[in-house]
Amino acid sequence: MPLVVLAACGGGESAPETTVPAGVDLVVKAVSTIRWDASSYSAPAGEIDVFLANDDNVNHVLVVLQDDKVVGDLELEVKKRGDTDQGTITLEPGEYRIYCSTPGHGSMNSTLTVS
Ligand SMILES: [Cu+2]
Repeated sequence: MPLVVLAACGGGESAPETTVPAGVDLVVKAVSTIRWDASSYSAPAGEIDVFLANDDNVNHVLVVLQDDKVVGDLELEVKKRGDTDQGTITLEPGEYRIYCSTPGHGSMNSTLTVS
């Protein structure tokens, strides 16, 4: 049943635990400060169930890029700490980016390898 994802350590406040629904293919967390929790992610080709959690204090909007263009219509938004969002995107095998479209968040740009 639901997995519990460990929150990042450090900092003065206790981070909330995020419960990830079963059957999710790709879990991404926004963490302090203006970054994703990993520099690279991977997912199985086909319909990918994506789960986004916010362990940061500001708004984030996850989109998937290929060759600097948004692919699919997936747009996951988490406005504040503790928010989660979930959606699906269908991707062929290849190299993509997990990107945040919030202005000023260009550093939130991680690799997504679909195979
Ligand atoms: Cu962001």
